[in-house]
Amino acid sequence: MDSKNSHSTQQAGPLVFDVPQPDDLDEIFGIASGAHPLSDFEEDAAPEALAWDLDELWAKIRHGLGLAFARRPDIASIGVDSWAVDYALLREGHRLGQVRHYRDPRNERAVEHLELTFARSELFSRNGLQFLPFNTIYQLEAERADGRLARADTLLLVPDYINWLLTGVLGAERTNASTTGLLDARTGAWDPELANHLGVAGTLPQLVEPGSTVGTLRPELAAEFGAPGSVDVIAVASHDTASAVAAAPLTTGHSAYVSCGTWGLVGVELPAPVLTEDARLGGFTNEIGLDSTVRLLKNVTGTWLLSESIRYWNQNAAPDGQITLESLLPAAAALESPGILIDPAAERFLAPGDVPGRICAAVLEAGGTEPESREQVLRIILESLAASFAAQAFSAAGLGGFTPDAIHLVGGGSQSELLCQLTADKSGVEVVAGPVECTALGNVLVQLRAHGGEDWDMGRMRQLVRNSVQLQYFAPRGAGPIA
Ligand code: LFR
Repeated sequence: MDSKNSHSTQQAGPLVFDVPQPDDLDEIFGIASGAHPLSDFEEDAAPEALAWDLDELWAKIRHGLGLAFARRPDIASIGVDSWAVDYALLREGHRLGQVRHYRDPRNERAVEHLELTFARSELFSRNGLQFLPFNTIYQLEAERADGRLARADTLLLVPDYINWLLTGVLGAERTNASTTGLLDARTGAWDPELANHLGVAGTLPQLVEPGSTVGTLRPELAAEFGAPGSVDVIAVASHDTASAVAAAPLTTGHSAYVSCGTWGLVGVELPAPVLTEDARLGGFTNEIGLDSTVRLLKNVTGTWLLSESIRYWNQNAAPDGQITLESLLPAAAALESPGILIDPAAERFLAPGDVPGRICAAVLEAGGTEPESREQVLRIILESLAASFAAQAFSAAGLGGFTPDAIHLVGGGSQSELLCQLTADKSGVEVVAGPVECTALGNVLVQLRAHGGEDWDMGRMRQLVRNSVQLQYFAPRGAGPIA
């Protein structure tokens, strides 16, 4: 955020944002790497255990902030958002080991242990979350078997941990806290019974609201970045999906959204959680959004299936046989629609590895013929994602008591015209694509609001996004809405 509003252009006409281009962001922050074998860091780690390299991430954040301040010394604040559910454990101001990755197989084993005490249906009625084996509560159940948890005095989700590194102040931002499974869906407070059972009752920091000030950038970091004055760190909607939906330029209160990156988060925005058996059996989650809204949504695998397939093919190819997604997509788009779809949300696609092989197996099991080329695999993924986005958008809206009037596709996946068009075709409603960097916009808008006074409701934030970004519209081709 810059302090003098010079990055947003206040003219006679509508207020417009100077939206950072994806390339700009890459240049500043570089590409953060994903899952590492835990054994890269800890000698006695199980071979299949996965972790994030938070030290590398922190080094990149510092590098990026240095570049950002060099360009704009008038930056007034910083806001941090990230993926959800994963956490750092601290003892006396030091991190204990690495942050485990939510794709770590230990979580699956923990599910049945936790369910000995808390049945899945009871958990849903307490926390309103979709069952996902990587929710923080399952990770903590696995962690209980490890001595590390007993030694910890503080648990911080990833953005809260970065905020602490930046300011020295501890807190638990509410939108991200709502993904842990430890928040009571009715009271919005930490659930003491679950926290006690999981051994984290004394380690959970106080909840803080998005828009509040976490603290001031530590002086030694301000000096490192070349910041001329005091810089605030603002708690934004620190769950990336919460930031993305806050900035999604929804057409009406009855519009559905898909925040499509690694994950496809498909849902609607509601004033209150839906804790019915239908919602639970449908696999829906109630996550807290900006201004106490509820994101009733379903986690469906997103572009992970594409990126992991490409990674797998490249890993197993000669150095001169490396391919990119961009090089294969035109041929995939030109193919006939496949007769068979896969369920992108199936647990078999969660772990890294031979995703194309698992897709072929799923197609054969469904009675289809094995895809013969990489382009066919990609086409099956895109058709399956679109079908799943369309179906889940209608289910979410149905649980909210309406039919969707449009589907907004935001995030990296909105750059694929084929995915947008197929989603429109399969849903029978218009797909509005963009912004690509919706999470970054949601982050910066909450900071803008924190600086700018009272009258920035979400409607006004979304209007600013509409004024600033070139959206693309995809009308459905062919038959009407899905049943
Ligand atoms: C999206 C996301 C999802 C969460 C998954 C894992 O990036 O934050 O909302 O379920 O990542 O944290």
